[in-house]
Amino acid sequence: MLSPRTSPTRDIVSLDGLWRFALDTHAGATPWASRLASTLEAPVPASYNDLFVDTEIRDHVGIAWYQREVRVPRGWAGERVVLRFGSVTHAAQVYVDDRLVAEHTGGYTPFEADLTGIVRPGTEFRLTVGVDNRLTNVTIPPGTVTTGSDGRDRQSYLHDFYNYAGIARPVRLCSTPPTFVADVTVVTGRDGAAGTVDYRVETAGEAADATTVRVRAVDETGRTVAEAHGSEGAFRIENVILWQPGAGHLYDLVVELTADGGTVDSYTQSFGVRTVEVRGTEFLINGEPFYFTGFGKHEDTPVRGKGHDDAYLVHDFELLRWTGANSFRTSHYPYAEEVLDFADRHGIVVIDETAAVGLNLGVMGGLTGAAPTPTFAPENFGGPTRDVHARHLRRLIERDKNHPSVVMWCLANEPASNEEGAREYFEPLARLARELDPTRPLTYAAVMFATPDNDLIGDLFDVLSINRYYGWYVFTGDLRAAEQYLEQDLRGWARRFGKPVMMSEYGADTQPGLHSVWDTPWSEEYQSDYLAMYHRVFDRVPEFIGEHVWNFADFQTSAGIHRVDGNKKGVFTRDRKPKAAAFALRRRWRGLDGRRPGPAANG
Ligand code: GCB
Repeated sequence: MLSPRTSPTRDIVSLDGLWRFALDTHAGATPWASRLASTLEAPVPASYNDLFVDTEIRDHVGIAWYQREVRVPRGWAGERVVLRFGSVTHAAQVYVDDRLVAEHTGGYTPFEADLTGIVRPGTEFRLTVGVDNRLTNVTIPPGTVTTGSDGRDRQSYLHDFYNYAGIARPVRLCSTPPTFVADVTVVTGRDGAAGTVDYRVETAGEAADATTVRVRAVDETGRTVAEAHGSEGAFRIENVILWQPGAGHLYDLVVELTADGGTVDSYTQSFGVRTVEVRGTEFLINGEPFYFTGFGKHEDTPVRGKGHDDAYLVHDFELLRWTGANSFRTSHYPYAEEVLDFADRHGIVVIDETAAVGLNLGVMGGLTGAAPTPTFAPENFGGPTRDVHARHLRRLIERDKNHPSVVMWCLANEPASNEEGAREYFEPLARLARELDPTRPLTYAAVMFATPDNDLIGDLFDVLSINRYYGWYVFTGDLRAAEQYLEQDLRGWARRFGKPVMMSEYGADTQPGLHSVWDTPWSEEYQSDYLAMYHRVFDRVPEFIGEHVWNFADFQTSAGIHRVDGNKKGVFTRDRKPKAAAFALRRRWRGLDGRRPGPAANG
């Protein structure tokens, strides 16, 4: 799906701002039919949970309603009018006045409603959006709603972040011509000093068959460096400037649809020329071995929850640069398109993850001592869950395929890859991902219970991403034992699969300001020592290609005795103050201690 962009033929009106807001319990039977009877207003984009001092809202399970009036610009007569949501978490129903115009499930990907012929330029309509936060066995991520003896619904879920809900990303009213560019795909390669570009343009609308497609590649100075004709084709950019980690050089592909000598539609898709490849136990970007340094992140900030925020976007990337991080994983869901655009422009490498987190009933058993429930059994996560997972994967790849920053797809976080049924579940998904995008490697983040001996799916993927908490959940406070087990474990994965191995999570909860001369969990010193221990091991494993600390910043979770106002494994606090570990990472990742991270064999 194309990102919304203005062009000589396209306009955008932002619908961000304050909308009327009410929980369904206070909104009447048909909230879309008239003005919401509520004095509450909620900002868009933002999660609604933390805005009001009201536990009924914070803990709400079900639908919440958002509403506002929208005026269609006068000048849009004869244009196609499209309403576009960056995301609504987790499901949306959208009404224009009394009419249902869209329904969408999946809280982290965009969707559109074509309002052409439904709304009239120059007039106003009432836009009402129902936002449903309920998770089930056939949503991604999954969850369960139970009704207590007090009649109250409660939601539980298997992921370790708060189930924020709302209209979390920008909402826009967009115009396009009735015949329009519907999709653009760009795949790049290299031939000596030249860049090679394959492109494909899909068109739609009344007169699409009568149009011709022309594309131009334009460099950062506005100079046309290559041209081609036809809806599918290839061209070269001589003396190309590559997109590289740390130097996000971009070109624009200006796509024009013409008919009878006139421009019907134009759309500009930015792209970067770079290659990605796994060869042996190396991860190559532009043919050069790449060593990942960085974090698993979250979209999570005080008050706004999972709402997109440009100020935090800029500041987080500043902190990535400051620590010397060259990459991050979009744990545990697709991030806002604005984040990936920024990563493209600033040369930050991204591992792009689906929202498939929590496909693991063994973890709960492990933590509570309950008898394990088989994860991939039909009554839990069977064929219907996999179909939904496949749809999410498709949406992710369709949305993010043109981002040069995205170098790998991560199909799931901590699935029960050691359990019966895992292979049957994941084999078709890996196949689908390769069909949709043959150019990017695939990975999944392996849970602690999946070992080199019992994992059933590692061979389906290109990179082994390992989540481990030796020294935290096991061998708590015993870094010596942790070091031994960690090394054995990583070497085991490398030996069994002969593929590159990276650490996709390692971290320790840390209370800023707590200090200790002992190996005391929760102290700032322990977090630093824990990370240093992992780094010693990483540097001894030749197949090792990268380190993503868990987590960039503290983040909110559901309440529980394992959490103190959220997960505190951040290297930065939730308001982005550095803990001591941030300085230690900075020394390692910026090479300030005289050497670059990574195994000696990687140079
Ligand atoms: C994990 C999960 C992550 C949690 C983390 C933790 O393995 O992938 O979502 O937040 O552990 O801190 O427990």
